[in-house]
Amino acid sequence: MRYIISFPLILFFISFQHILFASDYSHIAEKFSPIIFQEVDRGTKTLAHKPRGREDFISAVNYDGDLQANNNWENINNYPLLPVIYYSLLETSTHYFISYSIYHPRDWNRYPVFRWMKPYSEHENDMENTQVVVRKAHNEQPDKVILLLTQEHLDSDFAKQGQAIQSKGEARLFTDPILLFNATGEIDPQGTHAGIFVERKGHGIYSVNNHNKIRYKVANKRIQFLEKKRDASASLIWESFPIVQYTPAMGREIKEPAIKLVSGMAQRIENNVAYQLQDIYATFWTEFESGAPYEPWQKWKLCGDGHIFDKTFVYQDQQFLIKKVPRHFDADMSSGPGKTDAGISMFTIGLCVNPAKGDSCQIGTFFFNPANSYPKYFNFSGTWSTEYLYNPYLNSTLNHALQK
Ligand SMILES: [Ca+2]
Ligand SMILES: [Ca+2]
Ligand SMILES: [Ca+2]
Repeated sequence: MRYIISFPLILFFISFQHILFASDYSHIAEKFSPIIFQEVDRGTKTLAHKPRGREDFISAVNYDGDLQANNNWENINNYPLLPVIYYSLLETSTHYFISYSIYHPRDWNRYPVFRWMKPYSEHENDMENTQVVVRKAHNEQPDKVILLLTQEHLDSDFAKQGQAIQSKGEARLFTDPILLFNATGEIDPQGTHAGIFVERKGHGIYSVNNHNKIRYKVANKRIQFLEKKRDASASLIWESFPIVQYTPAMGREIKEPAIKLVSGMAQRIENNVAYQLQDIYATFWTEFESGAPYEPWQKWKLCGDGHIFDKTFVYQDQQFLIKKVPRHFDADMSSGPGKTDAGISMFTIGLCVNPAKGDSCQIGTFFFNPANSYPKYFNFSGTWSTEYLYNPYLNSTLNHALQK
């Protein structure tokens, strides 16, 4: 199966300092792309259900060949799940900010015991996001990943590496540094790829080195055993499941993982399964711009019943006014009681995605305007530019803040 890639031929950007083309940015995005440890289900002996690990494989949003998301739960057994990760890269003179978004057709996080007493969270279409902040080369120091944001459902967690970063107020920082890898998935302190863990079922993302939630063993530079602390448990219970280690394709063909899922088997790790990167701006945003909705009653292209996304939010700060940004994926009732449009879009990345927490966690802040948003929550040592060399969303025709 082929999926749609609609890169602009050339992305013109001219600054006083340099000229970069879209292909250069794709190489930068690949250089700092995450090494993903995807936990996959192997069934359980006690509940006697078959392994559902294939529902934990990463895929493209249009893995079934159409631009309709409300059939993505139903189509999962009819198409290969080819690994695609979506990225968005912004640049200032001092930093890169690169969002990476991970999609699964199903969130199948049901509560097997007493589920009638708890929220039933299963739903069609599931995206969770992660972002790295890279300090660009300076003073003979190479480019370096300094901060890792990982989204687990409604919250974002942070890990840092090699630079003094202090948290302000409610933002949290792990003391455990980011674990770095080379492009083939070997642990490498000089590597440029942050290690992340994606849980099975609900697909929340954690830094691999988040010792509060994850523990692992290493041999020959590779993680050989990996387990996660079970959520919402009165006692500490660690569970291990098969793992697919996804790594950037670097030109390799992408295929569905070949790992065998057998009920009750010991942990297996399938290393170095290639994923391909797709640019969020070129794939989605240019389509939105071509539809150019402005008034709230006008439809976004790709958004609404029968399309990819549904429901929107307003993104506004001192530099932005985008009246309609896709917030969820379009879904229908076949994916769980009461669940229709669900999943969190790539555009929501912020301190958290829980509106109940108020203005301090406005969604979208780190996706659209990280250079101005991170300093609200963190103090960074060294120089920090708030002027973008590249931010296509700032200059988008959909940003009405610049058109007053
Ligand atoms: Ca579809
Ligand atoms: Ca459906
Ligand atoms: Ca809908």
